[in-house]
Amino acid sequence: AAAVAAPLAAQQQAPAPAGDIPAAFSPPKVGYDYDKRVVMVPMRDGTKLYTVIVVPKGVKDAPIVLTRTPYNAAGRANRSDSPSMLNALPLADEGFVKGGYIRVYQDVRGKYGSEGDYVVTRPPIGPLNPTAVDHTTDAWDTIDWLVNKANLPESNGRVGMIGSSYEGFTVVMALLKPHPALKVAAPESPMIDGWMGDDWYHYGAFRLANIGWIGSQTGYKGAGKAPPSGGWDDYDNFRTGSAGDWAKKSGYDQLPFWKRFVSHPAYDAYWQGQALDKLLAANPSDVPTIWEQGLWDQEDMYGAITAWEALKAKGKTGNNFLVMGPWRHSQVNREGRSLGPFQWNGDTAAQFRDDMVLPLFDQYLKPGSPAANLPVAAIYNTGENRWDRLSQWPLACEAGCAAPLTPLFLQADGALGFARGGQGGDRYVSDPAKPVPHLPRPVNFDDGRWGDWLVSDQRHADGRPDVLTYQTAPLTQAVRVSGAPFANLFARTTGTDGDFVVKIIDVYPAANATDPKMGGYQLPISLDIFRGRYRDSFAKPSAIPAGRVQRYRFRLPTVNHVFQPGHRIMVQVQSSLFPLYDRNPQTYVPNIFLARPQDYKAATVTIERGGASASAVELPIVPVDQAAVAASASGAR
Ligand code: PG9
Repeated sequence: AAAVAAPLAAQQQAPAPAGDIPAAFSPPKVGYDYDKRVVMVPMRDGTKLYTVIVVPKGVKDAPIVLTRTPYNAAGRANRSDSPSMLNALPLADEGFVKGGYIRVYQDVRGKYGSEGDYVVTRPPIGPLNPTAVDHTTDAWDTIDWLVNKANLPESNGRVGMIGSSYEGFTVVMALLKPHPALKVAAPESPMIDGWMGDDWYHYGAFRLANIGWIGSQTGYKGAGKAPPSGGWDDYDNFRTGSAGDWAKKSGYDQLPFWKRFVSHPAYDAYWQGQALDKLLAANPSDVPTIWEQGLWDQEDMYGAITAWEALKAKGKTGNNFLVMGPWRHSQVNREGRSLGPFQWNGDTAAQFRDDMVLPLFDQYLKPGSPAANLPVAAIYNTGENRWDRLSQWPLACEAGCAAPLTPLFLQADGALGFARGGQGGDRYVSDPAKPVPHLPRPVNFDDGRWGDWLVSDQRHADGRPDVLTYQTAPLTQAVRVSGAPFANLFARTTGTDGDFVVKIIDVYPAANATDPKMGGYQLPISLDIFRGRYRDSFAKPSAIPAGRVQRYRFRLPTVNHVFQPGHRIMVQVQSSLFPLYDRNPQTYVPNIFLARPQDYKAATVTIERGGASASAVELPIVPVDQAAVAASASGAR
């Protein structure tokens, strides 16, 4: 009885156990080589921004690298909970960690841990932003706080900013009025102009691939999810109406950014006022800056090169560097040995981080460091698989380059050559009910192909009746292209609106002994879409006069490629690229987001080949041994 009684008595005295989970569990931070601090840094309007500061243990007079992100600073600063800073921070920070840098990540205003109102890529203070704060002032205030020894005694008072995409956008915003302690910057595939060629549109064609981001990013302060889009095949999910119809079904009428977005379909003052290349050119930065983007950057392939060119045009050449590597979007922060089936000469992303970014940051953030000696432009040569370190870029262009652009004309019977194409034209029926897929179906934006879709084999489109294909004979000698090609189309359509997609493709020899499945591979090296209503003006669209030849001339993404002997140069022309881009109803309506089902009509398109209307692609062809190419000095990794 006693034995029985005691435990019972004990139970009656002690409070019931609260289970196995204590009120708080904080494992001791033993053996950590860094200190992680979270500080709510005050901005000039009193708003406090959630800022993660990772300080190597025992460091003194350390430089600071800052990233301002809409994608959760706490997560960005935490690859793992490791006691080693090298493993705790992202792969892309390894050079900074080894170099004894202090690493700072900050949530932008209104997202995740930061106070304040979130505005998508908040425009600079002015007509588009009537408040007293923007990413320029928030960067300034943050840097001012960080270099104050009372706040961060371990720093040497020198700050660099780095970031990709949206995080690159916040770097560029800081450059509009840089804090004196901001000594160097690395905008990586930054969004510079969301309408012209970055995330939202390309030459006015809306990028459906990003519509989910609007829901996940602006529907929630913290992490969010895109609304469900239906079945697995996004080709079907978005083919039942306009992008506006899908948005309405998904509750986007509740999202202020979407409502603003829909009310500015053309390149009006709303978009022009945010074009960061123009804003930078109006107030060119003296901060040494290394601009980066991927040659197959499927999200922001307009921004870095455009901003770099804008600063170059203002005479900013000494500290304005361009790097374009064989990468997809943001791949510079990951491993860069390959893209799709293509293998490069070592880990090109590590070469960028360790041989280009780090030496430049050391030079300006660690007094006494050697000069980085970066070339004006380091552009990966995707046809000879090596870095070209160039003293001038581009090597061929419309005017002012070592070489002009060379027209390659669309010719009869699908030929492509330097002679004008001869009278006549080639026609196809473009049917919005059966748009040309940008990838073999089923296409789901999250099926894992988004990252490297720009190097996907274009044979899935070649041979379709609504895709025109032109190609040279197999080349007998190498052809090098180094700069930005242009599409120069003359076309008629029975519709009153329409899109034009032009692809420049490297066709591999039919037989490939070392890798048979690469035989005949059609590798796009440059492709883009142009919405025909903007042929005369991006700000003032106009209906296409049905049946009358119109000219569509637009710049294509930059290349640095060599078509090897035995390869062919191919051009494909089509009028949709779906579901990546929304369908053009091909009937002129004021706002395609509001197009009605009956507006979507098939149209017969004729691409003219003859006389004054000789359609062509203008290639930046240069002699393969172009003198401007300095010896490439990269080592394989
Ligand atoms: N490309 C993404 C983005 C940038 C800016 C606005 C919206 C999306 C990104 O990777 O951040």
